[in-house]
Amino acid sequence: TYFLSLNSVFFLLALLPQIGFTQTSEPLITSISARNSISLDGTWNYIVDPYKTGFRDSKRYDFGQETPEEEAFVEYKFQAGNTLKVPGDWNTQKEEIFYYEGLLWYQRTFQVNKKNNKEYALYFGAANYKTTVFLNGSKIGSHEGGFTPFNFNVTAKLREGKNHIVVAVDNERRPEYVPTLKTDWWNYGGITRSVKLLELNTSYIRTFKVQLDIEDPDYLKGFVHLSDSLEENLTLRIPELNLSKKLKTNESGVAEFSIKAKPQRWSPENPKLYEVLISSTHDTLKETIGFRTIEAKDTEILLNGKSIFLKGISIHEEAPFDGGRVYNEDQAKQLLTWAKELNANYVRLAHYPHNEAMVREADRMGLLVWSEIPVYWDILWENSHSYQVAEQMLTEMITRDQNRASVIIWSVANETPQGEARTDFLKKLITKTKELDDDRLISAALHEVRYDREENTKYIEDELANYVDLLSINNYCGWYGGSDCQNLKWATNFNKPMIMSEYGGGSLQGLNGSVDERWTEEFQAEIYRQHVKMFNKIPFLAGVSPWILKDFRSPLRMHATYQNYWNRKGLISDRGIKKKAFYILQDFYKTK
Ligand code: GCB
Repeated sequence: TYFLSLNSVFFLLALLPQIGFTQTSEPLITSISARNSISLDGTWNYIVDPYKTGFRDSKRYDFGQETPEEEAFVEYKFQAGNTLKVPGDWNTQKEEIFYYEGLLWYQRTFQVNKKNNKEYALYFGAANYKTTVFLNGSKIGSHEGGFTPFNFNVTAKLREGKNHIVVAVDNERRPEYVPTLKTDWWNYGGITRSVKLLELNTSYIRTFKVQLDIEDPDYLKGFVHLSDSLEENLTLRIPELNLSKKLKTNESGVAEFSIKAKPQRWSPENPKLYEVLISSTHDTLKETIGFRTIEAKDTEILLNGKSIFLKGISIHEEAPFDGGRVYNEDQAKQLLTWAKELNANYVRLAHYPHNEAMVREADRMGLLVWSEIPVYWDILWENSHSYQVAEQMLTEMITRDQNRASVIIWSVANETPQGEARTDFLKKLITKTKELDDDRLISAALHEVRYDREENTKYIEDELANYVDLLSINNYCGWYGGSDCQNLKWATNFNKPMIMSEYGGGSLQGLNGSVDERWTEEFQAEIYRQHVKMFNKIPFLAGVSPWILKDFRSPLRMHATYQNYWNRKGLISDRGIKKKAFYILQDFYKTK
């Protein structure tokens, strides 16, 4: 029978929030470091909750409530001494939860001197994957997605003096999530980036963007968004350019502008940044911003109107010397310093938005950046939840980094199998990207190509190439198949610049042998040598970003001798030691 009993209807209703899209965070606040805030980084108490009991609606298991009275009958307790550091993944902090995937609760208290004329928001740099926040016993909201920031206005629930915060983070993998069940990287869980309580003025400046107008680079173009729908007078100033311009927001609290200006252009050789100030009646924000243009024209990439070859390297957000998620600025700097040592001018930040320190440092160091969302391999293309969450990640990524001169490419996907549902999904994301930011190049790393054995030629024919600015191809000649890589040829009918967005092979640092012995440094170095020869014969090649800067942890790499849960394609070992291939690439970039 198809008749549903009342009980089963209630049961289904109870499941709805689980299935539905539970996103409740608010429009993103940016320029966080320029705002008054209280840091909530540091030591938090935690409880591992493998059965997800703490969400049960029972006083005995209501982890989000304020600490119950001593004599109350409860079956949990946040114990001082049982602690994790925030920011940081939980896996590399406690041996017993190294492999854990599931729900974990964080708790701490903090003091606030609450002011009447201020607003307060809790800001999370990122937490992987699903986060639910409780303040002083009330549920504040939740957020999905492991690598982008989010915030909640908590003015009404915040107290003068002592406050009690509980954060539930769940990194269980589910088919409809983004990424989905399988990734070639470690599913580090926890509050992986900084947490702050922002102290904001009433009707504060929520976000703004100032970049060179790509259509007419004699102008700066941008917008300011207030937190409220208010008409207000604003001033934009760039002191070094003697520029001061009055703006006015419309009834939606938005001001758009175009201002004639001639800043020095930002480039890898001259990463010039300007101080930009925006003030309203109640608020002033200060940012450092670089100005440059980026375009694709025929088969070339033009930076500030001049052709550039992207000498790149792919990077995972893993700490330089011992793995774990990057959680501080020094680690970000070390990774980018290695890229500089390679003579690179470009980095592909794979496969998700990295922490903000990374792109800000790239701005300062003069490294161009590819930034991507984790639409990785085969996700559920026809699932509306998956689409919504991907679009939300894209929005959060672009909003956070819209002022970064270093970021020149937004990538919407990596190695997705061809098919109608997939192409429709990605086309929608591309349209959304253009709506949010039409000043940068759009890409997706493709991998399916047609191979003609007789001609030893690979043809780029993926339909998605119609909708992106770059032909980005991941290809592992010499590792997953293929030999004589130096004579492999490439062809396509698309008149667009090609980027070899991944290539490479694995080696165990310190293992030496002949160029024919897999896993030796020599074998890996030979793959890099052959690729240099191949590249010289691709006239439409505009850049490369081999895989990858450093060995990184992956659950897919279980060979006890060579891998031990590390993907060994790094040019640098998991302990920070350079392999032979590092120097091959360094030489290529020096002369290119
Ligand atoms: C790829 C993926 C990357 C993997 C890499 C590999 O094509 O894009 O995430 O880690 O190959 O090592 O196989």
